Amino acid sequence: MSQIIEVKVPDIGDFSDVPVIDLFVKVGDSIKVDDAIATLESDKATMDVPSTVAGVVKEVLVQLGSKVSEGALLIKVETGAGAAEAAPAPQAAAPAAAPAPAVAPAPVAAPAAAPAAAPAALAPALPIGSKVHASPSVRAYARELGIDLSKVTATGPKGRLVKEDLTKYVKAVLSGAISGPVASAGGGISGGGTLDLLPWPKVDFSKFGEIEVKPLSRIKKISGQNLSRNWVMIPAVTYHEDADITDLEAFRVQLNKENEKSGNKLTMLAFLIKACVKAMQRFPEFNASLDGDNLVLKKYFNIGFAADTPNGLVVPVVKNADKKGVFEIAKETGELAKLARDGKLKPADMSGACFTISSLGGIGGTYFAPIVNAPEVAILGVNKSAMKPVWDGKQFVPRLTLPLSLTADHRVIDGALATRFNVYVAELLADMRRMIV
Ligand code: CAO
Repeated sequence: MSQIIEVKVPDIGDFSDVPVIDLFVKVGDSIKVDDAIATLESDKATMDVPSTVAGVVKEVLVQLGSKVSEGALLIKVETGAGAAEAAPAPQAAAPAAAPAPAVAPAPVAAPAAAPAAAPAALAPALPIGSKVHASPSVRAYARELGIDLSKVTATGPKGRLVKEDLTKYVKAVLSGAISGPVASAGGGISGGGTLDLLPWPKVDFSKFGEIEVKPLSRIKKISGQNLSRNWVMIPAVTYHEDADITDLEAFRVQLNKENEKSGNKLTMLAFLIKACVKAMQRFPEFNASLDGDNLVLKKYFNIGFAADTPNGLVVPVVKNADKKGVFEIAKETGELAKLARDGKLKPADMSGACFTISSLGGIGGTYFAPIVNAPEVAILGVNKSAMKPVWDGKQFVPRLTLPLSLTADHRVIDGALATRFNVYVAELLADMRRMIV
């Protein structure tokens, strides 16, 4: 004997009036136990509501956008004689009450170099905006693997995605046949490709303790966007080197003593700028920018330096540093750093850099990995110098050692070249007489 059974919204935790963002059934559909009926989306998570019975859908009582709470009637299902499968107490497929995990599941790594064209059988089947039909267990499996279901070709009945489709997709990504969720088609050296990442985890921190919400400064918002782009688009490698600046520091102190009355103080940053310019002259790939498949080599030497300000990081630029002496550079960096701290830098003060130096030497640290400031191809990070024992062939001698961290864009600069540059900068700092040879 047939029977009409109502399927309702199960226990979804503390949530009420949760919108229906996807509806998978219509009147006349045959459904099985566990087939997804609808997807609900709270501000914390999305969850599929599975059917608790098998049969034919007789009535659909919600529509896209309907807001539902626990116990709301979703569908009425006619079950065949004795076909009403007693189901256990209904459970939403994804726990609604739990906050999104702090650490998202690792996405399937994209192969280093994905072939341009994907085999037809594995090409994404769904146009943007199409609905994906998959059971809650398949959706849960996809979430675990970090797979975007819209990228997977469905082979199940009525265009449903089945577990094997996910397996096939993962194998294709791993073998390089298609690109995975991290890097989608259309990316490239400067092609402005889109990323296909999981959404940022949303956590109600106030659940765990007192909080204060503070908007990011304008500078932080802008620099954050630039840093994110540079971090994901540039295959960067950081190379470390130690420079012996014992003699240079003694020279700097002596010059500052001699020029005490002038009020113009020589800084280590000024010497670093001069050394980098000299190294860029020897290795012109460091004074370059990528433009599609071309490398633009610059004949001018403008050096940016990261300046820490109360509102965030800015990068003023010393123009034509090759034509200036260390005193002039020290004066200019001092003035630019002051303008930066006072929030008075003009756009022209921050444009046109060929290479950047990020000096944390006044603060400390040993080494770090700075992010290349696109469209430049390299950046030199500097930390605090320290006395270190250095073996001179016979004994350990105390030498003032400056830690250098050079990050370079590997598309332009190979490791050997980067190391040559770093070694040369260290040689120049160790013996400034090399600046004139
Ligand atoms: N090792 C040891 N001491 C160092 C040093 C180094 N590498 N570099 C600077 N110092 C010393 C200076 O000699 C100075 O000491 P005195 O006052 O005794 O002369 C003191 O540290 C302070 O120097 P400073 O850092 O204020 O000045 P600077 O000219 O070296 O640097 C500037 C100027 C603008 C680069 C710096 O103020 C600054 O903002 N640095 C932070 C940059 C930054 O945030 N980088 C990270 C970007 S990525 O997140």
